[in-house]
Amino acid sequence: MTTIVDCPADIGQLRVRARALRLHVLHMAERIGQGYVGQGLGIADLLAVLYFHEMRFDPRRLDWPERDRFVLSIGHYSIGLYAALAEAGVFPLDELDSYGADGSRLEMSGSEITPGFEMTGGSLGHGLGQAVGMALGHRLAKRDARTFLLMSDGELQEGSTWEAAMAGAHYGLDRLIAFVDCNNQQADGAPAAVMGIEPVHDKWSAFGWHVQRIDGNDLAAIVGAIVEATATPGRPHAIILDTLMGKGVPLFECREKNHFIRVAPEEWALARAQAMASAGVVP
Ligand SMILES: Cc1ncc(C[n+]2csc(CCOP(=O)(O)OP(=O)(O)O)c2C)c(N)n1
Repeated sequence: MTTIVDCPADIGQLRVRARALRLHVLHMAERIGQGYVGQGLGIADLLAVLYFHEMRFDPRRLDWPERDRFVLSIGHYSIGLYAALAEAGVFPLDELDSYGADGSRLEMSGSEITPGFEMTGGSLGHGLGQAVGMALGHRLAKRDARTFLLMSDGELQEGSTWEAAMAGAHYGLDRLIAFVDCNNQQADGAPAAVMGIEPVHDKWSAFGWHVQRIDGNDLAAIVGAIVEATATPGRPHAIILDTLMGKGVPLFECREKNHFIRVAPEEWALARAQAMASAGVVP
């Protein structure tokens, strides 16, 4: 675990943002009665740090070549990124109402038709390869933009991930930071029961990456891990996030299979109240 001595971020402000993202996720899913709610809630802390503290990013200039990139490999986590992009002002909050609807720019599996999306996800296992290519491209173009990637523990079962990991280390892409969301779930249950992925830290390390493993729902730990990664030259960085699916909404945190949650109409009000009360934020 990373120890934070001087955290450069305003954690109170980030907590307010993370709570706003969680409420947006619930709002989107409530309109269709289901969705990848657990993922959106679980990753809200990371997205709050990236979009409201860390990334060099201008919502009015999405094609700015010097911008830091956020690459979402796991298309079905798009609900979380829609929340962050709307909160950041990339598109109006009202547009969240269209999540998952026919003709909407906010599809259940994220794609480049949405402003602010750097890649079309959906087919798992391709994000790391794309992020490696982007990071290499920045270097060749002499840009100091960073590339942040979010991938899942399930994607560690794909061979393409490890080919890309090898390439990232070979080229010494130290402006590439890959977050691995270890939420201990995939569609058919826990990775250990489907195809074991541990020891995750040692695997990345053996592939030549600088590796940290942190509580992925601890805002200060996320900030600190990015500081450490940015200060460590010569190798790409893997930050393994142990997250809780449904984080911030106890009703969903304890669901047994929460890869895709169906919610009864009467449960939404409780879910919202729990998210409002989460993390000790005073409304
Ligand atoms: C290449 C590929 N194989 C299978 C799927 C179907 N699929 C969609 S989500 C998912 C679960 C993957 O687990 P993980 O990525 O860990 O996601 P989480 O359960 O954390 O949402 C699967 C198998 C897919 N989208 N792409």
